[in-house]
Amino acid sequence: MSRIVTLDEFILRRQKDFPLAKGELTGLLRDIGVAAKIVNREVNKAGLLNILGVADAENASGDVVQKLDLYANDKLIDCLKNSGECCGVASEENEEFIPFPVLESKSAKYVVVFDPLDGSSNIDVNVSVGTIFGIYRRISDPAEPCQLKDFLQKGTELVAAGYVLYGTSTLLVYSTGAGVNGFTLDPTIGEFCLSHRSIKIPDRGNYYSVNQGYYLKFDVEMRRFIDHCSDMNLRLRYIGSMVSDIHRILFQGGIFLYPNTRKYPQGKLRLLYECNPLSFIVEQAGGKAISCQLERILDLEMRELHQKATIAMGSPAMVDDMKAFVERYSPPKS
Ligand code: P6P
Repeated sequence: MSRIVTLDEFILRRQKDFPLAKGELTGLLRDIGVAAKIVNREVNKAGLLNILGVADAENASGDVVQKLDLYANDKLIDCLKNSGECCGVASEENEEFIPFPVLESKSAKYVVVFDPLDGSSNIDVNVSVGTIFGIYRRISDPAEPCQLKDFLQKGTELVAAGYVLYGTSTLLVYSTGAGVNGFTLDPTIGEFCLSHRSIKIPDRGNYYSVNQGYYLKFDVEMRRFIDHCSDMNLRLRYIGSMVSDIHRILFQGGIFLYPNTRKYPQGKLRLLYECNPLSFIVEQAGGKAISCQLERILDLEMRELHQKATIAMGSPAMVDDMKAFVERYSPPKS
């Protein structure tokens, strides 16, 4: 049996790869790991506590907020506020970003963006949900509280990104730009242990992932590509939890699509704390992530915190196929 490598040990070992690193990012990643364990504890017993159901609130994107969303949000904010390495956060659950008070002469270098519990509409039916996070280096004056511009950075500026999947087991998958690794929580020792080293996405896969219910509301070129996926006998898998759908695609290959519709002309998924962090991971695993207008997701300009984007991501050859269909069947630009 190979030796257990915990998340903490792995992060510390990788820190040695960055001679200029002074441990701030290491500390921040470890704090996110702690928050994930706390959220996991509650997610796994949500059915036993009065934290199921709806919290009678809507978030910045108009989504109905579940109680567990708010719990996860609070725990992530608490862990990051006390880490000393983070000067502020932006969350799906908060309209504005949250600057943290400068701890004793500690000018924190990073800001963190997150969706505390993505796919939370699945909670009440015991379907897997996830946390998505991204870490940026702050660009504002380190002597002052963080500013909006620290968060409105392109995905290419991400220092690290990852997700936690609360499923049949709890996995934390992250990258600092040198490949993607996965850690499974061992509840008997309370540690995330290295379980998926150097994850590489297959060039193609047998799955496509889209909300088929919106088919008639997609643009013609997207409908043609979805027809092609069906003609190729690909299997449709769509969980309604982006983390779960992307996690499957990372390991089995495939393509995930959330195109524009009449209801969501800019797309539904949020660029800052859904599309960018997961696109960073997919690209680091050898995949591709583009908008349905064929722009690389990580290159998209950030204009506002809860900005939406269309997205197609996953196996590189399948994203290339989708690109070819859009180029071939898009109506000529007037
Ligand atoms: P729809 C969950 O609310 C989410 O943000 C993603 O996790 C998921 O992929 C998508 O929305 C599901 O949206 O419109 O298909 O229900």
